[in-house]
Amino acid sequence: MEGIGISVMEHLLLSQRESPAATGQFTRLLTELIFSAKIIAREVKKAGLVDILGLTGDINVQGEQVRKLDDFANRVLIYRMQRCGVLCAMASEENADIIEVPEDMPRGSYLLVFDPLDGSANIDVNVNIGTIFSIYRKVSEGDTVRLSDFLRTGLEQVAAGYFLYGPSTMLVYSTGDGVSGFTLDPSVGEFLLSHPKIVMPERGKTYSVNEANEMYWDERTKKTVAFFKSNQNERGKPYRARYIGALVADFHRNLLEGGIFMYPADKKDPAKPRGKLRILCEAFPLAFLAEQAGGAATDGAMRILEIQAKTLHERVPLFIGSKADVETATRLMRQI
Ligand code: P6P
Repeated sequence: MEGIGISVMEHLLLSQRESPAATGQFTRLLTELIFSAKIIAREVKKAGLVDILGLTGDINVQGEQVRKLDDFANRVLIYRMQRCGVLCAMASEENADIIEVPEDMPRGSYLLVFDPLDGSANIDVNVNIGTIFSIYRKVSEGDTVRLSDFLRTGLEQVAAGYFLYGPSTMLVYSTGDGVSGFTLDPSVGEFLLSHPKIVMPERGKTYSVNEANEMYWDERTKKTVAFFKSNQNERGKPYRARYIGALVADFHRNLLEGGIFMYPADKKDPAKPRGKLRILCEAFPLAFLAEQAGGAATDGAMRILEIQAKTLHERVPLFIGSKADVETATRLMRQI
């Protein structure tokens, strides 16, 4: 029937029937994530109108100024996800340590990692931002949650996805059986299936990198980025440059249209020799989605999903997007 789409709940229940991995617990978890995102989207839409814009004056664990909206998003996610009855602990990009579900609340056996508002510097200029999430099962024995429960490889994720707050609000996620995209219909408050079974084009026409960091790159990185800007590459002409300043938005464009996003290691900040992006709340979930959509993700040497995280806020260089583009970049980055 015209005008009636498939809701994310219908899609979840269908996939729950087909894939035993998608248990009712995951459905409950995603339902609560969706509710949190609708609350965040409501505030994002009116960010310019109320005094939620700007800075709280706090500094987060990354040493970054915390903006009111990403502090709000962080608090909404922690509050709601602690009450979903499916988690035993969470880790947020904004919090130094893991956040356990209090004993007096219903607990489950899943772990949630999230970046509450990726690209938050874009808030003040009304440009796309997003929430990235990643889900694991607890593996350690007993009820006590350990830091080691979060220090996994990306291959151990049971699901990953993101909400994108832009001209429309979207949900893109995978439980390991392909990638689906949903668009929020604000008139009914439902996410409707708009991008079933997303497949990333084998090779794109776009590259994304912050060229202002060039003076901090090593020679291999300079040559790799220059290759995409030359007519020596497999396309025989330069790729277009696109850089939104929010990884989740640059990734989303490449997911739909193909292309490569690069955030290489640089010498800009001695405290961050492996670059700026976080492995647990950025690289792992987006690498999971990239591979589920036929794309790829490496750190310039190895497959992102095979990396073993050693610390909660570990950073990693990221080359992610169309399979052929990532293979080209990784081949060049491996050359001595
Ligand atoms: P730069 C946002 O802070 C973020 O983590 C990613 O979303 C984004 O791609 C990157 O940093 C932008 O960093 O150094 O280019 O401003």
